[in-house]
Amino acid sequence: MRKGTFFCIDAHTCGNPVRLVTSGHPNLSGNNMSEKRQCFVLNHDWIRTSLMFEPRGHDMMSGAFLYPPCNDNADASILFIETSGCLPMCGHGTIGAVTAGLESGLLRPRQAGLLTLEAPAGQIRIEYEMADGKVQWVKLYNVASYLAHHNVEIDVPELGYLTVDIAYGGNFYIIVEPQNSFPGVEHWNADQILRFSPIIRAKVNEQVSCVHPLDHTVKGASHVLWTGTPSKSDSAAANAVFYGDKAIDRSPCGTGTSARMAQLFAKGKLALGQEFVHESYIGSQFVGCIEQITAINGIPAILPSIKGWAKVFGQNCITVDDSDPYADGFQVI
Ligand code: PYC
Repeated sequence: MRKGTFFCIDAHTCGNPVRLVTSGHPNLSGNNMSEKRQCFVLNHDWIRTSLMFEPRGHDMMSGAFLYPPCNDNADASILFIETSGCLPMCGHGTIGAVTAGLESGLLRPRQAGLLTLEAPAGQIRIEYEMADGKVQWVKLYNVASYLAHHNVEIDVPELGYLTVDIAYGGNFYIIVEPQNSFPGVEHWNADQILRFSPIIRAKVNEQVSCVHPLDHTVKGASHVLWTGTPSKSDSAAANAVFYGDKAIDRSPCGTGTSARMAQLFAKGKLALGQEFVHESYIGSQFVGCIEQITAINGIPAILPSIKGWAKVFGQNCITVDDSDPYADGFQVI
């Protein structure tokens, strides 16, 4: 049965939506957020589709539930819901959910300015600044990120051969840099990104396997990150991230920026401690940094941080009822 009332705080992180659902949480079984994510996907995914898809959401919609922590050393747990599924990690979602959670009083850190959140992909340490009841910025210390495959060649109808890298930053990203068949994201319109991304994603997943070495439930290249020259003089690079079936991230994408920094580090193009200002398709910026160098099962990796801001713009009480033929939501693809 699909039935529920969900209070939500609606916000955006650097332009991309974040819907923090503050009531109607399903009970999730599992010892950690990865197991709880599996439980949600198996038993409660209609909540995601009904709150993210049309008519209650839209192609870009992204949200989160906050849960009590699974470990004593954390303040809360976070479950991401999005049009593309239940992500292991979401950077813009974390910044938006933390901002909405702190401003509404739902998140009560043990120490002002610091939080530890448990995400399905791992523990995330957060720093933030608050003034006059408003969160000014949020900085998250993301999970270990690494280059998974490099120089993968795919043949794309109408484009020709493309050489791409695949990196992990909480999700697996197919990174497309300017080359003969792709002039750079600043030269492409949204229609081109939406048209070619699903083709490239399918081709890459046919050719290579992406499975997280420590959590085999995190698998598959899900996002396509198109790179290019930024429009602002203080940005190091521009990107547009494609996700789900029809979405282009309006924010610079936190997990995408982490994956991009891991790729650049592996190729000797970004150094430990170096700031990396990443620009989104609409020109908004995150500040990334490689905080530490590490390894995952012997694979060289980085520990990245991402700093950005979010704005809360409203509250929403959404009811879902079986009597609505579109209770599960729908997509127009
Ligand atoms: O910020 O990590 C992110 C993200 C993932 C998908 C959309 N945004």
